[in-house]
Amino acid sequence: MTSPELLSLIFFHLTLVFFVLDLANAQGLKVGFYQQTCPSAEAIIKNTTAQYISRAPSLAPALLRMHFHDCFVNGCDGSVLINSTKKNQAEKDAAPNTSLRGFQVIDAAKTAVEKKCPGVVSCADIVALVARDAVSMIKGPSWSVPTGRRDGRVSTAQNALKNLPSPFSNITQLKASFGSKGLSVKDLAVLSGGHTIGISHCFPSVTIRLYNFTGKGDTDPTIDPNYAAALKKICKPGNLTTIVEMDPGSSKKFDTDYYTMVSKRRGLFQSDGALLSESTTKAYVLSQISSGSTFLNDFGPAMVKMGQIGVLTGKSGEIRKRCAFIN
Ligand code: HEM
Ligand SMILES: *[C@@H]1O[C@H](CO)[C@@H](O)[C@H](O)[C@H]1NC(C)=O
Ligand SMILES: *[C@@H]1O[C@H](CO)[C@@H](O)[C@H](O)[C@H]1NC(C)=O
Ligand SMILES: *[C@@H]1O[C@H](CO)[C@@H](O)[C@H](O)[C@H]1NC(C)=O
Ligand SMILES: *[C@@H]1O[C@H](CO)[C@@H](O)[C@H](O)[C@H]1NC(C)=O
Ligand SMILES: *[C@@H]1O[C@H](CO)[C@@H](O)[C@H](O)[C@H]1NC(C)=O
Ligand SMILES: CC(=O)N[C@H]1CO[C@H](CO)[C@@H](O)[C@@H]1O
Repeated sequence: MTSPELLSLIFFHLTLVFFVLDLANAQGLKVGFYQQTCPSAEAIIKNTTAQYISRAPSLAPALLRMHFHDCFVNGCDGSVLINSTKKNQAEKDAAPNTSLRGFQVIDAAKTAVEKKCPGVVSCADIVALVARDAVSMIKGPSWSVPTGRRDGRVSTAQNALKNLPSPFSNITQLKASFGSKGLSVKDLAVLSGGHTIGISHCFPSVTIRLYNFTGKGDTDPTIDPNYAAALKKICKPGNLTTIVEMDPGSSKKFDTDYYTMVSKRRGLFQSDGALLSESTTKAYVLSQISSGSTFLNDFGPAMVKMGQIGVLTGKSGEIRKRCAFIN
C-alpha cells in the first residue's frame, strides 16, 4: 500500500469514528451542552439557586423531588412545570403533587437565563441543574449534569397518577416502576436515599399506615412499634396539614441516616420499608450503615441515569419561553 493510500484509509476511519461520536451526542445529552450557545447558563442557574437556598434551605429537598417527578412522567422534559388550563389538568394538579414546592426557583432561574440568552436553555435542563445545585448547597454530593434536554408539550394529571410510584407500593411494584423507566434495582435502592432529606405530609402516606392499615383501625405491623408510637404523637387522624420529617433528626442533612432508619424498620413509607423485603435492596441498605458506605458516591451517577429518562433532544420538543406555559 502506498503512503497516500494509507493516509486516506486512516482519514476515512477517523471520519467514521467522528461521525459515530457525533451521532451519539446528537441523540443523547452531554455535559457542557450550552458551552457555545450560553456559556454562563450553569453559573446563572447556580447563582439563582444559591439565593433561594441560602434563605430557605428547606427548598433543597423540594427541588430534588421536582426532578424525580419530572423524569418519571413523560421523561425529563419539564412537563412538571406546566400550569393547568381550562381544557387541561396538568401534572401539577394530580393528587401526588400536593406537596411539590419550589416552582418559584425554577421560574427565577429561567428569567435570569432568558435575559442573557433568550430561547436557548430548556426548562427541563434547569430542573436537572437546580436539583444538583440544591443538593450540593446543603453539603450533599455533587455531580456533572449532562444537558441538552428539550421541553415537552404535554402535561396531564392522568400521566402523573399512572407513572409516579405510590408510597403504599410494595417492592414488586417499586421494581416494576423503576424498571419501566430503565432504572435498576440498585438505582431504586440508591435513589430512595433521596429521602434522607425533606418532609412529608402525614396524610395520607403516614396516617393510613398508623391508623387504618388494613381498613380495621390497625397499624402496619412492619413499623418499629416505638417509631409508630412517636409518629402517632405528631400525625393525628384527620389532620391534613401536619408534616413530619422524612429522616427524623437528620432531615436537613444529606447523609446515610435514611438507611439506618430503614434498617431499624423506621422507614416513613411502606415504599421505604419495602427495601428490606428483597435481597438486593436489603443488602444495599445494610451496606450503607457500616463504615464502608458508598451512598454519597452512588447518588450522583444514579441521578445522571434518572436524568436521561425519556429525554427529548435535537429537534424534538421546544425551548419553552416561560416554564409554566407551552409556547
Ligand atoms: C421510590 C419511590 C418513591 C416514592 C413512593 C416517594 C414518595 C414520596 C412522598 C409520598 C413524599 C412526601 C410528599 C408529601 O406528602 O409532602 C416524598 C417526599 C420526598 N421525596 Fe420521594 N418518593 C420516591 C422516590 C424518590 C426519589 C427517587 C427521590 C429523589 C431522588 C425522592 C425525593 C424526595 C424528597 C427530597 C422528598 C421531600 C420533599 C420536601 O421536603 O418537600 N423521592 N416522596
Ligand atoms: C451571582 O450573583 C452575584 C450577587 O449575588 C453577582 O455579583 C454575580 O455577578 C452573579 N454571577 C453570575 C454569573 O450571574
Ligand atoms: C401557575 O399556577 C400556580 C398555581 O398552581 C400559580 O401559583 C402560578 O402563579 C402560575 N404561574 C404563572 C406563571 O402564572
Ligand atoms: C404487591 O402488591 C400487589 C398489588 O396490591 C400484589 O398483587 C402483590 O402480591 C404484592 N407483592 C408482594 C411481594 O407483596
Ligand atoms: C378505615 O378503612 C375502612 C375500609 O377502607 C373504612 O371503611 C373506614 O372508614 C376507615 N376508617 C377511618 C377512620 O378512616
Ligand atoms: C393539625 O395539627 C396542627 C399541629 O400540627 C394544628 O395546628 C392544626 O390546628 C391541626 N388541624 C386540624 C384540622 O386539626
Ligand atoms: C402546588 C399545586 O399545584 N397544587 C395543586 C395540586 O392539586 C390540587 C388538586 O388535586 C390543587 O388544588 C393544588 O393547587
